[in-house]
Amino acid sequence: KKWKQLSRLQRSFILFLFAFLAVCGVISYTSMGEAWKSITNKSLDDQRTEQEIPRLKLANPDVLPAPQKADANHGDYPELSLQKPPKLPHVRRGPSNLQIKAPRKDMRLNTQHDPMRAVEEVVEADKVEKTEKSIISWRGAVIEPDQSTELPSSKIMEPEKPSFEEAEDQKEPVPINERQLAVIEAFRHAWKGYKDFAWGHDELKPLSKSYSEWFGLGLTLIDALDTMWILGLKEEFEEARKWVANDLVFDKNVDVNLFESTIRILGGLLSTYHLSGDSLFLEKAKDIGNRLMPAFKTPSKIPYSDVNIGRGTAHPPRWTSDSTVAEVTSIQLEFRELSRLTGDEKFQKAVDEVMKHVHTLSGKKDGLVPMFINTNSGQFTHLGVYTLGARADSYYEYLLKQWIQGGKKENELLEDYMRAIEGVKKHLLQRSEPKKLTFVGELAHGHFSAKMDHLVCFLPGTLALGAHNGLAADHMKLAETLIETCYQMYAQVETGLSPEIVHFNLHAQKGHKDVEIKPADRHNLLRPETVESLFYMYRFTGDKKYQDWGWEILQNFNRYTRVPTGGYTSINNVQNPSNPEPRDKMESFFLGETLKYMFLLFSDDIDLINLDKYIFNTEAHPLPIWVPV
Ligand code: DMJ
Repeated sequence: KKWKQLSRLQRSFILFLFAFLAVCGVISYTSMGEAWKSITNKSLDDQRTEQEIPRLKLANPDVLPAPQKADANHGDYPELSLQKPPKLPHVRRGPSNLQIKAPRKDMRLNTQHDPMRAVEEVVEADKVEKTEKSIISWRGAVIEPDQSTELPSSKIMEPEKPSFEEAEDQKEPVPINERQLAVIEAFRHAWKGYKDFAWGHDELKPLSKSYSEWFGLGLTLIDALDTMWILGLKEEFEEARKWVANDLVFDKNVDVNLFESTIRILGGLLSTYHLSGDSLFLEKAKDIGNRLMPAFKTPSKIPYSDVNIGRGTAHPPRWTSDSTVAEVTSIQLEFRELSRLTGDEKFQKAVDEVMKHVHTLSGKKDGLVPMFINTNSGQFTHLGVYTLGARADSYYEYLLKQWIQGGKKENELLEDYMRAIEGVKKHLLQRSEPKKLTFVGELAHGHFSAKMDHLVCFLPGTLALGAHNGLAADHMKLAETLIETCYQMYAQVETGLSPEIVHFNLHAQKGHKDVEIKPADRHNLLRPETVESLFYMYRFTGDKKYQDWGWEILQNFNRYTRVPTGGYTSINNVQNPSNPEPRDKMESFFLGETLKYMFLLFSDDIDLINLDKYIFNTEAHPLPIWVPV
C-alpha cells in the first residue's frame, strides 16, 4: 500500500538503491572470499609452524632471540647478539674458535700476588681505564669485556633465524655415537616409567609405580624438555609440549620454593624456548616469572624462600626468617634472561639488587660466604661456617656464570668469584691419604672438617669454565685435580657410585682408602655434579679419560639404579652391590641434568650447545650468552 503511495521518482530511486547494494554485495563477497581463503591458509600454516617440532638432528640450532633493537626511549641500550668466541690455548681439538690468544703481557699480574691486593688492583685498573674499552686483568687472566649487560628494550623479541654468518658456520651434524645411543636408551627407559606411572606429576616413584608431588607442576616433565630436544627425541618432546600447552597451569594455590622453581621451571622453559623457538615456552616462562616476584617483597629485598604462586604471597620457612645464601644468589641467570626477553626490567632489577647487596656484606671469610641470610636485616646469619656444598654451592657457580652471561663486564661478580676461589685455596683445600687426592673440605668456627658433599663436584667444571673464559690458568690445574677426586668418590666405592657425602682420610691407615663413608651419608640421589664437571673437562681438554669415567658411571647407574618396569631410582646404600636399597624415587634432575650432561660428555661436537654461546644454569638448562652486535 505504501509502495503505491510513492511517486514514480521515489520508486525508481529505491529500486536503483537496491540494485546498487546488490552489485556491491557480490563484489565484496568475492573479495572477502579471497581474504577468508588467505586467512584460513595462514592460520593453518601458523598452526603447522606452531606444532612443527624440530628436526631430529637438533644439535644446537643456534636459535637465539633476535637482538633487541634499541628504540627511541632506550637509545643507550646496545643490541645484543651471539658472542664472538674467545680463543683459548689449552684446547687440543675442535675448531679454531676454541684456541686461545695469549694474554697481553703488560696486563698479566704476578701470580704470587696477595689475592686481596689483586682485587684492589682490578678495581683500580678498572677505574683508570674506564674510558677505554677496558681489559680486565686478573692474575694472568685477560678478558676483553666488549660486551653489554644493559637491560634490553621493551619489545618481546621472537627467536631469529640464524644469520647468514651463523648459517655458514653450521656444519654437517656429527653422527651420534654408541655411548650417546646408550644415553638415549637410558633416557627412554626413564621416560617410559614417568609416562606410565607419573605423567604430569612432579616425580616418578618407579618401584611403587606411582608418583610424588612437590609443587604439583609436572617438574620432571619440564626439567626434561630441553634434554629431549638435545637428544633429538622428537616424539617425546611433542607429547610433552602438548602437556605444557594444555595442562600446565600456574594459577594454583600452592607454595613453591623460589630457587627450585626458578632453576627447574623458569630455567627449563627459557632454555626450551631458546632451543625450539616456540613462543609457548616463553609465555609460560613469563607467567611463572611474574608469579614468583612477590618473593622479593621483604624488608631487605633478600627474597623469601617460598611463594604461593596462586595467591601472590610469599613467606620464609616456618621456623626462621632466614633464606639460604645459595638459593637467593642462584636465581639470577634466569630472571636476568627473562628481563632481556620481555624488556621488563623488574626481574633483573630484583635479582641484581640481591647480588649487589651480598657483595657489600661483612661476614665473609676471604670471599667465602656463610650459609644463611636474614630477610629482615639483610645480614648473614650463623656466621663462621663455610662450605662449597649444600646451601652455598651455586653462589660461587653463579658469580662466574652471571659474569659470563652478561658479557664479562660486571666486575664485582668477577671480583667476588676470584676472591672466593682464593678463599677456597686458603681455607678449604687439603690432600687425602693414601692417594693424596686434593679435596674441598669445610670450615666451622676455625676447625677444618674433611667432609665433602657430592654437590661440591660442580666446582671442577666451573673452574674449567672460568679458565676457558680467560681466568687464571691455575684454576684449570685445580679443576684437573678436583675432578680426579670426584671420580675417586665413585671409583673407591663398592657399587662404583658416589655417596651423598664423603669424609677423606687425612692420615694414612693400613687398609683404609682415601674415602670414608658414614652410614647416614651412603645414599645416591642420581645427582649430576660429577658428570657435569666431566663434560666441561672433556670439552676443554679433549682428554678421553673423562669420557671413559663418565661411561663407567652410566654403566653403574644402569647396574644399580635401573628399575626394569621403567625409570631409575635413588638408592640408600652405595656400599652394598647385592642390595643397594632402592629408595623409590627418580629426581627430576636425573633427566634434566645427569643424562643431558652424559649425552654432551660423549659427544665430540663442540657445537652441540657451544659453550661460547650458551651458559648452563645450575639445573643444566642452557641460556644464551649476551653480547652486543
Ligand atoms: C639440582 O637441583 C641443581 O644442580 C642444584 O644446583 C643442586 N642440586 C640439584 C642436583 O644435585
